[in-house]
Amino acid sequence: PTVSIQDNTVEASLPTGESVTVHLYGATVTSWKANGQEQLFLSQKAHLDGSKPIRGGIPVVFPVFGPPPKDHATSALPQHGFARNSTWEYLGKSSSESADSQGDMTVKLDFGLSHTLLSEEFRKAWPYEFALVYSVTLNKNSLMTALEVRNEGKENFDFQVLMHTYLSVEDISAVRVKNLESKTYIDKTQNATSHTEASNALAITGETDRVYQALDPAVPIIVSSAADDKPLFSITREALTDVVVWNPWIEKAKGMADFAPDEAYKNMICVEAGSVSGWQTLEAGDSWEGAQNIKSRL
Ligand code: TA6
Repeated sequence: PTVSIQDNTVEASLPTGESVTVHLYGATVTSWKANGQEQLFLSQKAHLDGSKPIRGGIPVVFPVFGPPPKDHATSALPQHGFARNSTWEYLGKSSSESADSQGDMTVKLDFGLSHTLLSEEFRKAWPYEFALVYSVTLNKNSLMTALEVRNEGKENFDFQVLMHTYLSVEDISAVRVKNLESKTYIDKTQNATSHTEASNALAITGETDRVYQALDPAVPIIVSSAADDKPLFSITREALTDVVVWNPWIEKAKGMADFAPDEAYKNMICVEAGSVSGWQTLEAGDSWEGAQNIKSRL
């Protein structure tokens, strides 16, 4: 594997042609190439200069998902917290022959963010002594992102975490999301009311913003082709029991200045692994880890 470092991005590639690019801003994966093609959606007007969270790829959401609640330790933070709009540091790489028989290579990139690296504004807003280690592991046909959260202070803190993955699809009307049937979800397009998923192949036919809850992490969420039911992506998780399915659709796509072109809602679907229903409490001195593993075009 090779790893190259530009001023604010780290790129790793495998001899078999796969590659991944990570921006130090937000430790945001902005590109994942496999089977010779880009797997992630990145808006043509995504800000890559640190002026605004990157619209696309895999933003890291921590310590709060969505607009922070009132009268809470996270109340003074921006939507989706500070991790995706802070500059992380590159901690290094490790590569290995993976276990599988083909001897396919694996390369892992590690990134860190701690309270000492945080801006004064964010540190004041959320004054806990935390440390995050985010690792991005590239295999021949999969990408894994894992976040370790450490509490290095003397006070417990509550957090939410989510990997806000923008998957690239050719045509949103030709995909289905599977393995959500009979699961409970909060529908944020219907005043956050609770519903039960009736479909075993969810079609996206309008603005969709749903938090599916308490999903067995080992059961893959599959984005499949409507035409032949072939899986395009399969996402398994560790410790992340919620999955958000989001597509802004026409009006919301037009309404986001950094979402371009407007019609690009047809070429993306967010399937986001997280722990966002309620709060994880991390005790002083403890650590927690969560991960997603995305297999592509199997
Ligand atoms: O993950 C879905 C969501 O929470 C939507 O409600 C929408 O707000 C989206 O995230 C994007 O949020 P952002 O702050 O990146 O514009």
